[in-house]
Amino acid sequence: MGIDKKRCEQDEVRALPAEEVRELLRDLPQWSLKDKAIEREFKFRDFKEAMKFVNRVAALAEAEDHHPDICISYNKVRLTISTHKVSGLSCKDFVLGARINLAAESGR
Ligand code: H2B
Repeated sequence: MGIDKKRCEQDEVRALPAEEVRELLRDLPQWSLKDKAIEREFKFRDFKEAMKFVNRVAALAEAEDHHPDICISYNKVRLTISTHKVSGLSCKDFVLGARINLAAESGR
């Protein structure tokens, strides 16, 4: 697992170079690079299921103090994550992405 939460917390938040972004994306194949962010779309049975997921993501985001942009379209949820302070990607984005993956797997 290339995403090491401990290391991420110890490091000062820094913009990751393209090479590191590529490596980390290998651990999160469900996410794709969009501009200077990572993005994943989830599809659910209906709006209610989509909102249940969004609420789990919201709790996770608060716990991590890192918050995805959330776009809800009936049964689809698109999440976009970047680090504002560095105007790009830091390892915080990948830690949150990995946690969201786990939440998506356990909640269906
Ligand atoms: N979420 C995301 N996605 N990117 C950030 O840079 C960010 C955040 N910054 N949540 C956080 C809050 C920052 O404003 C606080 C002070 O830690």
